[in-house]
Amino acid sequence: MVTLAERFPRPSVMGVVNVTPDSFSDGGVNFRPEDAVVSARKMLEEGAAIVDVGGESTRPGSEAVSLDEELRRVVPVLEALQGEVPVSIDTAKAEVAQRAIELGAELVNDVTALRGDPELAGMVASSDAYLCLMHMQGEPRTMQLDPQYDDVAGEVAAFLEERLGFAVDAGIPEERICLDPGFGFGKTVLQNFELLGRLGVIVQLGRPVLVGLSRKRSLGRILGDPEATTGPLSASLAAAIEAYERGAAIFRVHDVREHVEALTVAKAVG
Ligand code: HH2
Repeated sequence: MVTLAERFPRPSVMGVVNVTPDSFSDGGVNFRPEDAVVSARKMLEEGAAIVDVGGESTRPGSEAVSLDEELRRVVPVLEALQGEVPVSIDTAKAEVAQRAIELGAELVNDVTALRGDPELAGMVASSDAYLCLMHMQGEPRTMQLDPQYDDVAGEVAAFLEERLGFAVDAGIPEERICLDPGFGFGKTVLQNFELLGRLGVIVQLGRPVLVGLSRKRSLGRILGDPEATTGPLSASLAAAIEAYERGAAIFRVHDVREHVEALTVAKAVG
């Protein structure tokens, strides 16, 4: 078995391809399958280790999409990329994950950490797929209304440790799993920055850590716009490097070339 750490050596870049009309970060640019496929190929050329294909937006306030709609969005993209571009599937639905794995997806990126669909754990266990478990407080529709923590890093770490145990008990080998603190998922600006500063607490759990900081609204807000819904590339790069310095391994980003270049420099220094 190739472990996740071997397959995605630190730092590895995961390109984001949202096959959605309403993602916060790339507002429908890849909603047409043809466009999503072109973007994914370009990300591979620019140095992405894998491309994360998703058919459901999880931005703050978003509504869930049906199984049929999610399949309709992602399947043509997965079919076109099969055997050419390494793919991760961003879904909480076992049937979407199953179809994606049949079409060659290597990793299941579940923002609910196996709490959304009771069938997903068994489905992943019966496959060879890697798995990302992400922390979220609440659910996308309401998660930004009033997130509360006594100790954000400690609570996120405890949650991820519990979900890792759940996944392993369900038969998914630990060596195939990475953990993600879930920046922006039920966290205020200050909570996100505290969590980034204390990312070492998550890294200490012993699994590779994936971070999704790219274009997140906290980056726009720390720059002074209290209404920002996205953050700029410059701030995304700074956040990625701060995460790398604290041990993050995989970087889920929209601007692949720039992150590959910045992380190559950070690695050379480190
Ligand atoms: N962030 C988003 C979606 N999926 N998965 C992981 N593991 N970590 C993240 O931080 C993460 C994620 C949200 O970003 P994006 O896909 O750009 O937007 P949307 O959810 O609006 O499609």
